[in-house]
Formats: sequence, structure tokens, C-alpha cells
Amino acid sequence: MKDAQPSAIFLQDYKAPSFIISRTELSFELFEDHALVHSQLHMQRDAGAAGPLVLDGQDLELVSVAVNDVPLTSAQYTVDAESLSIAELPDTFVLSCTTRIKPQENTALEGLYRSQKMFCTQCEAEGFRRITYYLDRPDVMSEFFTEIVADKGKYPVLLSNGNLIEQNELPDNRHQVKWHDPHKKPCYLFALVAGDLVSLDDTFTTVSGRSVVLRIFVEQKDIHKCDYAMAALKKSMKWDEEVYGREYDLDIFMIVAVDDFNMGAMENKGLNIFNSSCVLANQVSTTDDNFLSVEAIVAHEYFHNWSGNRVTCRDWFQLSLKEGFTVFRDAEFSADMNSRTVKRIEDVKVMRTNQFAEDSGPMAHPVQPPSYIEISNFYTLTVYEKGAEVVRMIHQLLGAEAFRKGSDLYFSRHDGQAVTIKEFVSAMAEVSGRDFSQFMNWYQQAGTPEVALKGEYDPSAQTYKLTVKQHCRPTPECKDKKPYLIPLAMGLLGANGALPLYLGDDLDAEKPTHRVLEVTEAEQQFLFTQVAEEPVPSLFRNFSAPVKYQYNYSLDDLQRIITLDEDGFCRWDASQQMAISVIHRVLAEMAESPAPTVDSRIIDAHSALLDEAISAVTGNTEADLHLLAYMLSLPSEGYLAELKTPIDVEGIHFARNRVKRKLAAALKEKYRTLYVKLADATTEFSVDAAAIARRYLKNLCLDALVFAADEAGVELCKAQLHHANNMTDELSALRILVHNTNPFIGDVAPYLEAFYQKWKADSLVMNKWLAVQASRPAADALASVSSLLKHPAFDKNNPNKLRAVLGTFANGNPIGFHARSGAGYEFFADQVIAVDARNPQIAARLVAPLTQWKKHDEQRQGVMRNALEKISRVEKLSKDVYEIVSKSL
Ligand code: B3K
Ligand code: ZN
Repeated sequence: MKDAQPSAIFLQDYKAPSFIISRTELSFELFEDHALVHSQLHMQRDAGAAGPLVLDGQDLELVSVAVNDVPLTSAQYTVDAESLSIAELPDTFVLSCTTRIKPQENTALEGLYRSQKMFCTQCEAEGFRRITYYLDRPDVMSEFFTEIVADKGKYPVLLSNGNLIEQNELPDNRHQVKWHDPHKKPCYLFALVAGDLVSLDDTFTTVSGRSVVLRIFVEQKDIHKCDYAMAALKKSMKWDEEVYGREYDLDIFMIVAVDDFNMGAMENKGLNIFNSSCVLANQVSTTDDNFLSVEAIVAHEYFHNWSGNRVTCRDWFQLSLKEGFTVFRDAEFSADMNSRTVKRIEDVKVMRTNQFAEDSGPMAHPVQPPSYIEISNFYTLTVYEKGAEVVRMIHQLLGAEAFRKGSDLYFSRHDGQAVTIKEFVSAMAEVSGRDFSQFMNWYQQAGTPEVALKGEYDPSAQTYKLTVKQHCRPTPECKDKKPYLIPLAMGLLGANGALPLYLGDDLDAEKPTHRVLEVTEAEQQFLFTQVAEEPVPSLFRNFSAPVKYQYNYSLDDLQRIITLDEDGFCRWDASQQMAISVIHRVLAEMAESPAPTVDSRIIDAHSALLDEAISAVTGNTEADLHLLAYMLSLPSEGYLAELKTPIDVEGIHFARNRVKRKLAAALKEKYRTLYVKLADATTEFSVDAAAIARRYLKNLCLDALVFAADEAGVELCKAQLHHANNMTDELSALRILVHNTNPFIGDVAPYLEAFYQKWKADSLVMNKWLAVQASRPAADALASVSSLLKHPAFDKNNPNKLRAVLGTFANGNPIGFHARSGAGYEFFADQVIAVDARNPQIAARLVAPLTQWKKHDEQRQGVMRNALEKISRVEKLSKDVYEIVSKSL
């Protein structure tokens, strides 16, 4: 441990800064083995504040320090591993510092570091302190001037935030550029890039007629992969003007792609830095999933320009203020650009499988956490995705128009400020006149509320009583949860369709078939009148609240929802609940019977869905093919694991496969018909929602045919692998062959080798190739995973490679990772320890699956715990990994 026991930081201890930095002048001299950073900070003491100035700094060599140009003697300041303190200071002064740093040795990828041949930065949350001494906190906002000096041949492109104001040639083949960012910002939004880059350039004319230069910088080898991101950027700029009234505010907007990056991308003011996997895309090397995520991430980072940069966070406990809101914004953007229902289902899958797991594990925390040891550990699904769900509920409660008024008020009132979640909610409360006090529980209580619903129909009174009970299990920071305000969007379905919803005596002349009930009590009843027949309720339409809900549906009830509901999300959800119920029955019977029953009603349901799809593809009817494909997909093993503890890893795998095999065998001919019709399409490649849906459904059919061990199906798959003109089809075919075993497939090694030879020069495609192998569902997968670590396509310092192999193995290969022997856990612990020594943030992310140990059976609990204990015994463990491991033991 760096520190014997790293201590926690608490929200309740927040104090405003004693000093402000009105102007920050930085000058970087970049060399091959070090960099010099000269800073001039124009500072003022806050009126009434006393005490020394304490600047944050980490891994810095202090070369010189002066106040108002007078060098300080060593007696006038103190330096330790985390700070520089100066006691005697006037109220207004300029502090000058020079620090020496080693970007070339920075494997943590925080602060200024080297990615391949370029220099780049990552400062959020606390990386700026690795560049120079500073008040590294988001409520210190400053105007930045940045000068960069470097070798002109190696680094012809030198970038920073804001506008370029000067460029000069210097002796010794060096050059200098100066940038100025007129918008005050916290240092976490600072960025610098130096490299041999080329750019794709374009322009965007804003709603008020200003022309903005758009530039995407990449290495020469990637220039043919920038068009898609550029189009996404322009769409995002337009959407933010139209939907939120937000216009861009500088003359230039730049994106830079870098290969070594800890997360997806970073919203630095005017200079977004992207993991190359989240910005580069083209037909032959990019899957549809990647295309959609590039579009979403480009939008997300762009939208931060207002929700995050112009209005930023007061402290890191407010992280969801910018992240939850921006995720909600990007989700709505993606929904507008593509299929709204499919986007919603995708997000719900992440919530249910991953966020719910986080919320019921040892790292459970509220959307606004009350404390942290290492803030990097709180860039979580709870802060991001649940935070977005909470904003979505505000949007639902207020309606689009009032929500827009609220966001306008929030942006105008707090422009240029660093604020809290409370200020955001207050703006929403003010425009709507609503009281949000109970709603704040969503921000302050951790854990997933569980909602149990029961319906009682009284045929003589023609009433339907819906009883709703809510409960939330205790979590460490809150033992006694208060009830939430839960928006429950719902409808009632009769045998032939939606029934009108009359609540109590309110006989609404409009005969609404959809309502949003507001559940506020621990137990509450809603009485519907004039209900002519016994209904099936359609509940939590569009997933109107991030809760686990339970209603005792029969398979016939679910079939009614699948067939009749107006809400696409509920149709999908019913298909999943039907599959879960059938899989659970197989699981229950497995112990006694070698051939457990697969209820034929799921086969009938899937058969009807396939007919619906065939009819739509033939052009006879309209249907959302992507939605139908999702309804034909069984819930993932990861989601099934979330539903019952202890997790029966093998049981889930075999029961799910048994159902899948029954379906594939029974419906083989329909899958074949559909595949042939979809593969036949002669239309040109495109990435619009309809084309993506067709490819998705086509590959689902192919998977079913190969799963059914259909010889002709296997041939179709091999042919698709050879002839595909896009990566979605090529990679799907490879994955299907590698993930299945049947006599017609034979040895898959030649297919993997051919793919490798074809794509080895493209590192992003190689990540997919690694991931396909790391996720091969087999109890002996560990052997291939450890050999991948020695493969030339792997690089232990590159986060994308670590995620592709280790992340995929632990999160996407339950049967391999959780192998009974415990070998997967031991291997993993050693990997986490090795990665932690180089890159603590990545190590802390990787370790997450082990922290779920309490959800497993006793034998696995023991081995998983041992693996965690082994990690915890490491002498120089980072704060990042220490926090996660110590909280989970
Ligand atoms: N704000 C960054 C995330 C920074 C993570 C730092 N460990 C990207 C984003 O959410 O847009
Ligand atoms: Zn973000």
C-alpha cells in the first residue's frame, strides 16, 4: 500500500476553496525522456479565508517555485508526496512553478502520458495534479493559456483547448504553439496532444449562423475511418440546438483518437480525446454495435460541452450531475437517430444485468455517493446509468415541455458555475411547481427497489384493484430505506386489446389506455372501474422506473402482452419473462430428469414471432425486425444469474442451452427461410436502423441453425465468413463457429488463423478476435485465455487489449471463469495484481467480478474469497484496488 490505510473523503466535509485561480498560464517543453511544465497561476485569496495554500501534486519533481517572480527558499514551502504548501502569501499574487515529469514512464495513463508515438493527457478526475501543482478540484475554474514547445518533425501537430492564437518556428527543429481557452474551466477539462497526426476537416454552421471548424485527428493509417464519427458529431450539434437550445461556443471543435486510453473518451473543452475504439469506424472493420456506440459516445462527449463544461460539478460527489444527465441526453439522441424501442431495451439490459448487480454487491452506492476512497472507482453504472434513469423519471413526471424549461433555467442560471445535483433538481422543481423532496431518495439511497404487484378483478363490480408494495433492502450507508416516488407507466389488456383506464370516479372522456401512476407509499392501491373483462396488466411500460418488479403472470398472460401490447418494451419484457419461467422450470427438473420439460408455449410464441418477421421481410406487413429479434433472444446467462442466489453457474448454462436447442430444432425451417430471405438482400451496405435490424436478425437465424447442428446451416455460416462485406456479418460467423461445437463445424483453428492473417494489422479488429476466443463458453476456456496473453496481438499495457481478453473472460464467459476448480479465479487474481502495478484504474475495473463472491455457492465463495485475499495482501496495492477489495471482503 502507498498509504497504510487510505482514508475516505466525505461529502459532508465539503468546504469551498480558500483561493481562486483566475488565470492559468502553462508552458510545456516536451522531450523524449521528460517534459518540463512551467505554470503561472494568478491567484487570489477568498475574502475572509485564512491558512496556507495547499496545492495538489503527485509524482512531480519540483524544479522551482516563485511568488510574484521572487524565488522561494526551501524554508518558505513544504512538499510531500501529495502536495505543495506555502504559508506566507499576500491576498493577490502570481505563483510560478516549474515541474519535471516523465510522460514516457506513465503507465497509469493519467495526467500527461505517451500513447504509441504521441503525447496526450487524461485529467478527469484527478490527473492534472500529475502535470503540475494546482488546486485540482472542479470548483476552481480558471481561464487557460497554453504554450507547447516540441520537436517539429516528430510532433508537427500540437493541440490544446480553445482557439489557436500563435505559432512560431524555433531553433533546433523545434516549434511552439499557443492556445487560449476563453471559457473558464476546472483543470480536469484541460487537454494537450502532440503527435504526427492528420485530420479529417469539416464545418458546422450553428443556429445563429456562426461557422465552426470541425477536425478529427488520427494517425495516417486511420484517416479512412473518420467519416462516420464526423457525421455523428454534426448530427449531435444539430440535435442539441433543436432539442435543448444549446449552441456550440468556440470557433473550433477537435477530436483526437488515441490507442491507449483508460475509458471511452473525454470531454475536454474544445479538444475531446477518444479511445480509438470509440471513434474510428468503417464498413469492413466495424460491427453495428460499434457503429452505434461511436455515434452515442461522440454525442455524449459533445453534449458535455453544456452539461459538464459550461455548468460543471462543485465536487466529485456531484458526478452524476453531469454524467447521469449527459447519459440521458445521449440516450434520447440515439433513440431519435435509430430505433427508440431497441435503444431502450439495450439500456434496460445493462441496468438489469450489470447495474442491479452493482447495486446488490459490496460497492453499492447511491447515485450521489456520500464518501469515497478513490474517486476513479465511482465512474460506475450507478452514477452513469442509474443517474440517467433518475433524470428520465424527472422527464417522465414533468413532460418534455416543462423538462426543457427546467433545463433552460438550469443552464442559464448556472452558466460558468460549479454546482450540485440539488441545483439541477431545484430548477426542475421551480418550473413545474412540483415538490421533489421524496424524489431525492433516488439520489441518496443505494440499492434497487423491489416492487411486488398484485391484481384483483371483481367481475360483478367490474373493478380491478392493483396493489403495489415497494421495498428496498438495506445497504451499508442506509439501513432503513424510505419509500421512493415511483412512476409506474401501465395499461390493462383485455382479450382483444387495450382497455380504457378509469381511475376511481374519474371517467376520463378520452378513454386513456395508458397512465403513469405515482407510487409514493410502501403499500398502495389503485382502483380501476368499468373494467369489462378480467385484464392482464402491462406494467412499467418503457421501464418507467429502475426497479425490480414482480407480478405473478401465467404464460398465457405473457402471451397476451407479447401479442397485444402497444408498448414495445413490455412486449420484449414479456418474451423474456416467458423464457425465464421456462428456463427456471427446466432448472428445477434437471436434478430429477435427464430430459426436463420445455413448455411448448414458448415454441408457439417464437414460431409466431418468426412468422411475423417472415411476413415483414417478405414485404407483406410492417414490423420492427430488431425488436422481433430481441424477443426471439433468450435472456443472457448474466441476467439469469442476477435472478437467484446462490448462482447455479452450470445449471443456468445447461438449462438455457436446453431451451435454446429445443427452439432451434423445432423452428429450424423458419430460421432457414428467414435467413435466406435476409441474406438475399442485394441492397447496398448502410448503417441505418432498418439495415442494422436485418443484419441482427439474419445472424440470430444463423446462430440458431448452427446451434441446431444443421449441416446446411453450418455451410451457410462458413460461406458468410468468407463472403461477408461487413464486419457484423464476418465477426458473427466467426463467433458462431468458435462458440459452437458440432461435427459439421470441425476444427475452428484454421478459421481463427485466417481471420488473424487477414486483420492482424488492425488493432481494433484484433480486439474482437481476442474477445471471441476469451468468451468461448467452455469449462477449459482458461487455457486459451492464458495463451492469448502471449499472442503478438496482445499488449499488456493497452487497456483495450486487457479488456478484450481479461474483461471478456471474467464478465462474458461464466462457464469458463467460474470453472469449479477455481483456476479461473487464481489466474485472474494474479493478472489483477500484475496490472495494478502498471495501471491501477484498469486493475480496479477488472477485479469487479470477483467482488460478487457472496452470490455464489459455498465452495466457490471460498475460492473467490481466497483470490481476493491474495490481492489484498500485496504490499504496494493501489488505492483504487484497495478500496474495491477491502469493501468486498
Ligand atoms: N468524463 C469522462 C470520464 C472520465 C473518467 C475518469 N476516470 C468520460 C465521460 O463520461 O464522458
Ligand atoms: Zn460523460
